[in-house]
Amino acid sequence: MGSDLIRIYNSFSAGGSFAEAAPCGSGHIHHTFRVITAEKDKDDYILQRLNNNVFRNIPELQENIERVTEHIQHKLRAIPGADPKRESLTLVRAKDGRSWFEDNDGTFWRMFVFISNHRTYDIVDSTGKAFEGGKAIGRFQALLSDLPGKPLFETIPSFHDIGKRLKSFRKTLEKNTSGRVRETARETDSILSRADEMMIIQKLAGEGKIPVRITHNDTKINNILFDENDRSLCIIDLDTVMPGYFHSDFGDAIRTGANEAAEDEEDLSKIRMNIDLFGGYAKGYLSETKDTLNSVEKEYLSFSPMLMTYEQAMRFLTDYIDGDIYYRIHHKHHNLQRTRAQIRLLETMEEQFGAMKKIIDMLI
Ligand code: ADP
Ligand code: GN1
Ligand code: MG
Repeated sequence: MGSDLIRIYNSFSAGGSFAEAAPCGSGHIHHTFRVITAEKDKDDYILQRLNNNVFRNIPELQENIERVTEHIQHKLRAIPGADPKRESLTLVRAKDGRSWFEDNDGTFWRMFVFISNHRTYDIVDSTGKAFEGGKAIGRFQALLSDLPGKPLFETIPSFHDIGKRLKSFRKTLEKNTSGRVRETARETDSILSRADEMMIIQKLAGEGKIPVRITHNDTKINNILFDENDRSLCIIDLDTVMPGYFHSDFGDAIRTGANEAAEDEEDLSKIRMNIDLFGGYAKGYLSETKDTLNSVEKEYLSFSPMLMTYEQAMRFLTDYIDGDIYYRIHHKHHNLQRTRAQIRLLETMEEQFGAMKKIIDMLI
């Protein structure tokens, strides 16, 4: 891999020479490396081998990212004190001018400028960071609200379409490819018994009460870079930026950033949605979006963490029964462990639904 990485690095118009590379981050989808350059005054880079099983059309995916990053940088340049190179991803083009590189073996690669001195978190431990996370997501949505031109490509069709996800979950149960249906009866029941109530946002959208906007769609906490003072710096992982509902972004941020334990925690007694972290997120998020959200969007903000946690539990369980074909796993039962952790998290949200509602009502 070492010499291959050098060759791939050299296929891009980067600004320094390759010194070393190391795997980076804890994402479940791509293979990400940090490339350190030999020269002290040159940027380092992020080199990613893209998962083209998950993202089927890389040119469309990359066109979205080009448009989104250029638009954000353009807007940041007009804001006094903003630093576009640290507050937005910067793509580095391949030597043929494209924003990706296709290798002889059909693998796809892309490169970003490495944003130095950042911090990332898988678990949030203070309301200050939660506030910053919420604010970053609200600001990101606001920056993209006036993206000109045609709609963005749907890089993964029906990504947060809960109705379609339920349909494909039912198919997965029927096919039982891995033979794991019997051992997951309890988890399956948790999913199917909540199916009707989880359709509400989609139903309201169908009635025109919740608008389609440009959203990030993968706002998990480790997709936000923080600076040395734990101020939110930059939103990354822009692969799923496309038309969607605000609820997906707020809900997924709470799912990952207000959980006291890891997304895949084995000891279920450690898992709990922390209401103070929820409050921090909500305050930060609404400080940026309060004037944009309509009344129905506001009303269902407190429901959205449950929807996104439910969806995630179903997605992990689907993948477990399909035989682990989507998410990178680190051991045999990882997707089941993730499912159980998400179902437990969902239960702790259901217990605190009234408290979440009260906080949102106070803030709007
Ligand atoms: P995945 O889709 O697999 O989650 P990401 O795009 O989120 O991939 O990248 C994985 C990790 O790489 C991030 O969590 C972050 O630590 C790091 N990373 C990605 N882009 C940058 C960047 N431009 N600067 C610094 N670190 C980055
Ligand atoms: C994946 O790429 P990453 O690890 O940030 C997934 C998200 C899930 C998340 C669960 C394209 O996100 O949708 O919510 O794992 N991304 C894709 O941890 O499916
Ligand atoms: Mg990521």
